[in-house]
Parts: sequence; structure tokens; C-alpha cells
Amino acid sequence: MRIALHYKNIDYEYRPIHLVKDGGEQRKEDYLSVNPKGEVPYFIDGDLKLSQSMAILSYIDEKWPQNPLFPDDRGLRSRCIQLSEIINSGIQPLQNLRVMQEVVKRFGCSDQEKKNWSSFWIEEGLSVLERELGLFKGPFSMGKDLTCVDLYLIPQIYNAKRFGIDLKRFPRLVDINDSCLKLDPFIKADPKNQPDSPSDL
Ligand SMILES: N[C@@H](CCC(=O)N[C@@H](CS)C(=O)NCC(=O)O)C(=O)O
Repeated sequence: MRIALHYKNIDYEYRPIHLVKDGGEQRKEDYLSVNPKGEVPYFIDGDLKLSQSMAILSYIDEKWPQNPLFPDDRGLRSRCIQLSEIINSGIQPLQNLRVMQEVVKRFGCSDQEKKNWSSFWIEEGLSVLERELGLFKGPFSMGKDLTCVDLYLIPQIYNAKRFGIDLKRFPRLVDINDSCLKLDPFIKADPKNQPDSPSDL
């Protein structure tokens, strides 16, 4: 989310939500009264209040059309959503904090089993993307222009590294990651440049 706002040069007020401290600020009544789903990101623009990153990105892109996040071509736009959802629906939910906490509670997994589970879904999703994004030539996921896919991919690669996943199997993804990490919006949104090291987009 922050990458998109920086890429489009939109001024915004950032309110950090600590996902772990004291059982997670996202689960406190203060935050649930704003976003009953208890997740980040959450985006407020005047009277509009939005959760769900894809809905937020699509709103931001329509309201501030500079530096577009989706291709103009209808088919490529759908491909862009499809490829983003491989991460957003196919990897992220399977190893989201609350999902993993519930898995541990119900099935008593060890830390190693938890790690294996998350790594499995990350590697599976990245393998699909390695093939899919290999069809596009250029520095970014869909070729010469940055798109929404890059906004999902780069944080997921950061996450894969945290899990110790060997990225040598994914040379196309590594190249895209290197291209994106040279750009200002990605540098500004890097977790190490955030006061609270959050994990949302
Ligand atoms: N489908 C949602 C996923 C949101 C989500 O799962 N966010 C994570 C952080 S990346 C979260 O808030 N987790 C808190 C928790 O699991 O308690 C989206 O695309 O925005």
C-alpha cells in the first residue's frame, strides 16, 4: 500500500498498527470499531473507508491516475489482477498471522512445522510466478512498466527471505526484485525504513 502511495506521490498520514504487541493492536476494540476484520491495510479517504488491498489499490489507481498500477489493455489488466492474486489469495492467507496462530492452537505444531508449512506455500506460489512472469520481458513483473504485481511480489520475496527460502530457483523473480528495490517508492516503503517494521503492503 505504501509503495503505491509513494509511487504516485500522494501525501498520506500513516497510522501504524502493531500486529504482535499485547496480542495485536488489530484485535483491540479501538481498531475493530474501524475495521471489524481486524487486519491491515486499511485505507481512509474522506468518507470512504476500505479494507482489502486489491480494492484499495484499484481505488487509488482510479482516483490518482498518474503512474498507473494496472495496464490499460483489458486483457492485460485482468492478467495483472490474476498474477497479483496468486500472491494475495494464494500465498498470503495461508501463512497469515491469525491463520498460523489458529493452526498452532488446534494442531499443536512446532516452530519447525510452522516454518515448513509457510515455506511450502510460498515456494509453490513463487514457482508458479517464476513461470508466469518469465513470459514477460523487461525489468518488472509484466515487462517494461511497473504494475500492481510488483507491489505484491516484492514484499512476498522479502517474506520468503525471512523464511530462509533459497531464491536461486527463481532467477526471474530475483531480477524483478533487484529492479524494484532500486526505485524510490520501494526504498521508502522498506520495512527497515519504517518506525514500526509493519508487514502490510
Ligand atoms: N486479504 C487482505 C489480507 C489482509 C491481511 O491478512 N493482513 C495481515 C497483514 S499482511 C494482517 O493484518 N494480519 C493480522 C492477523 O492475522 O491478525 C488484503 O488483501 O488486504
